[in-house]
Amino acid sequence: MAADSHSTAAIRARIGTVKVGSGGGFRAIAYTLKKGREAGGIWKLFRAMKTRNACKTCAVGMGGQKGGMVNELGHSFELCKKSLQAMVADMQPGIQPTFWKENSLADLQRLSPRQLESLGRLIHPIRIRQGENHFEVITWKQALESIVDKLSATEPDQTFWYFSGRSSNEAGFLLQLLARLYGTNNVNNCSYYCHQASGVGLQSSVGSGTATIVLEDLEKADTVFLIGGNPASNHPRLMTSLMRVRRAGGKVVVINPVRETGLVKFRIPSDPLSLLVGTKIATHYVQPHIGGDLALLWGLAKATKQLDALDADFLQQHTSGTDQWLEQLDALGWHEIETKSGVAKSEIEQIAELYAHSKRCVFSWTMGITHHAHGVENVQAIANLAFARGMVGRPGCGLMPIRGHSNVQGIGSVGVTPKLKQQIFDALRDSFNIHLPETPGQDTLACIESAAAGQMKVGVCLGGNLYGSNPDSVYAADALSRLEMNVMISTTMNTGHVHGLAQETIILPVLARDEEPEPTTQESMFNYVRMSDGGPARLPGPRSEVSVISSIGKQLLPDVEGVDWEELAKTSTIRRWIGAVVPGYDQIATIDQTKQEFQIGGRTFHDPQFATPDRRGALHCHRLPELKGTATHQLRLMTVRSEGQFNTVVYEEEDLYRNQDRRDVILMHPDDLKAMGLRHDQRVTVRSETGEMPGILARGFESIRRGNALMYYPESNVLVARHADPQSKTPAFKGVVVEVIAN
Ligand SMILES: Nc1nc2c(c(=O)[nH]1)N[C@H]1C(S)=C(S)[C@@H](COP(=O)(O)OP(=O)(O)OC[C@H]3O[C@@H](n4cnc5c(=O)[nH]c(N)nc54)[C@H](O)[C@@H]3O)O[C@H]1N2
Ligand SMILES: Nc1nc2c(c(=O)[nH]1)N[C@H]1C(S)=C(S)[C@@H](COP(=O)(O)OP(=O)(O)OC[C@H]3O[C@@H](n4cnc5c(=O)[nH]c(N)nc54)[C@H](O)[C@@H]3O)O[C@H]1N2
Ligand code: SF4
Ligand SMILES: [Mo]
Repeated sequence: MAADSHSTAAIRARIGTVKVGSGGGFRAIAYTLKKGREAGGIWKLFRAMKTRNACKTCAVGMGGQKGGMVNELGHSFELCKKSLQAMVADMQPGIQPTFWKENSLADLQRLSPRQLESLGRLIHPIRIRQGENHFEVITWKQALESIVDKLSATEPDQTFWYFSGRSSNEAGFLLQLLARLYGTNNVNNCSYYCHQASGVGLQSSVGSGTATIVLEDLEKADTVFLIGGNPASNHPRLMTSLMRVRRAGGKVVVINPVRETGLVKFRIPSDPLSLLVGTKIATHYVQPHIGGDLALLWGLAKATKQLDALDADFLQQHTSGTDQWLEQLDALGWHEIETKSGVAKSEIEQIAELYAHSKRCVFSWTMGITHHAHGVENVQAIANLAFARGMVGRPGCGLMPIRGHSNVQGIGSVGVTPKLKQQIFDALRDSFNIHLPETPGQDTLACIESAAAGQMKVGVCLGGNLYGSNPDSVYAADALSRLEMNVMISTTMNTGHVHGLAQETIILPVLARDEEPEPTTQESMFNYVRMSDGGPARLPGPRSEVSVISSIGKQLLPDVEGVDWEELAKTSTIRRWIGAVVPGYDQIATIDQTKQEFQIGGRTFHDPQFATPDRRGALHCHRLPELKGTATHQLRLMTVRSEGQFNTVVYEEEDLYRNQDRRDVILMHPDDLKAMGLRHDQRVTVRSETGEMPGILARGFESIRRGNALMYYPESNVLVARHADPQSKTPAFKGVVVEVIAN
């Protein structure tokens, strides 16, 4: 795309309005037509979208056996730009061998994430060694032999195994099994940079680490809290459910330092009325400071108590830690709550009043809650607030982390975590005679830090972009480049394939979910397991993830007791194992015959009998953290996504909903701009304790709370420190303190 097509004028000409006043709408439909052309015709794209495969993109989940664009309640034709982007990327032609000869590594390093993805599908294994200028195409045999030789010569604990949440349950289960049989528990997934705080927080509160509700509960709620997320961009189909809540007279309370356009008003493409006039989503919009949620949540609980609206019977019968929690509520002063949250007592009381009248309330949250050094405490405080009025453990009520990648929850369920659940560990031993190591495994950030210290030799990455998603990008590149070998199993190219390269890098091309020769399964954020039929391979060359993993297994560990790699190359065999060892997953064993998609047992709480040892919901006490970055020359920075990107892959420079035409910007309140003596669009250097970015445009942005700033991920990851939440190990991607210096 020519550079000037990114100008504000060009964008306005394209979208035809001066400022986008709502999310979704006709633009989403126009986008579908555009993507249709890129995919070789709208019908070709439509047919691909309608196959019986789970959506590849986000964890709301749709498709599967009901067919694409249909959800578990049977609502169909839910148009979603995100799902189209992923599909079109997979429908590209393959990258030909001559390409790698004609383009040097330096050429590839100059490409943007979007340009890298647009190179096409990976169809050959490729290799590059440090000091070489070009990737070379190698055969599968050469690639697998090199990997197996290297692993055989390496201490297992000097290897790590990173999984993105795009792969199937079957691939996830098999690769973690392989890593452990080989001898290490350094097995982790992108959740450590995402929702791990939700898993740990929920586990500590209700004894189960995922949503306590099903989709239907959300639509039955009379009040929905939406905290620290922007589903209008990132989980578009959830907006349909929020529309239904509103139409039934329900309330939506948004808690977000930024007034996000799509959360104020959204045009649901599948609903004619909404499409035409738009649906108002937020009934209440609270703008705390970045990192102020913990204080705000405690404030809401305190105000609820002061309104005499606690559910005393529920607290007495169904929660533990109640007395200490009540004491802390009383002891906490309003001054502390107001200064640490940035929200006035009167506003907190107003929201508490609304909550006090709710009969069915759902609390949902996303990265604005988890990407903090107190992410787990944030999640516990949400659970506390829900327990306060008995809003967990009944239909239409509960806790809902809005998860990211389409199968990130599934790979966690089937064992892609450093510590395998005891039940899975025991069942593998008892049912399959499998003996696994009990040495401690490292989380994602710990693996990077070990690599930086020279203690890691080999990385194996199933999907994802570990380089691009890391905090402190300079450090991450250095750490990864110290590896002797990094193996990346991918569908398309991304920045992680050309930056921070190990002594030897091998990239293996794999099939996408809808091209798999055998069915695979995925788990949504509502604990709903879908089966994807797979389909014909679009291009010769890529192999299925499961076949690649079982080939490595067969060569690396030919004689492991209880394991027949040929048998485990069949996804039906793997599902039989998963069904036998993973709690709540028994129905998966026969899903390819029954075609019966299912809700995982033991996770949805429609009765206040929780999965904790005493069956009670646990209330937690916290010390409220000081608000960071309060000096006059400082701002609190969040690093976030735009609507036109999917994680480290940026599809569009512009962010329509935030009315931005480019990404090299820092958005701050106009009053902050003025107080710092800056003009709109003045070039500045943004500096944090970790790094700095020169040449950034400082922009006035009315929608953000004063004292706070916004920049786009992944470009801004040079600024993000490696401070992580001690409990979940999730880095504080939203809690960065920065200074802005005029250039
Ligand atoms: N289009 C698109 N969709 C996606 C993705 C994508 O990259 N692009 N990624 C997928 C993945 S893996 C994930 S995890 C999800 C992420 O989905 P989100 O969590 O919605 O994404 P983020 O852009 O990280 O932004 C979080 C929101 O949190 C707010 N926020 C920031 N800091 C705070 C805070 O301290 N408190 C509160 N209350 N709010 C805060 C921001 O203003 C922003 O609206 O989306 C998934 N879907
Ligand atoms: N500063 C900052 N940093 C962040 C965040 C933030 O908000 N701010 N968000 C964090 C979050 S929430 C997350 S989840 C991480 C994202 O972390 P990752 O999951 O590691 O990154 P992605 O960009 O989603 O990875 C995309 C790549 O996956 C590969 N891929 C796609 N489909 C498939 C498939 O079917 N199979 C295989 N094998 N590969 C496939 C493609 O090569 C594609 O380029 O980033 C984190 N980093
Ligand atoms: S909301 Fe998520 S699961 Fe649903 S179609 Fe869009 S990307 Fe796919
Ligand atoms: Mo994520």
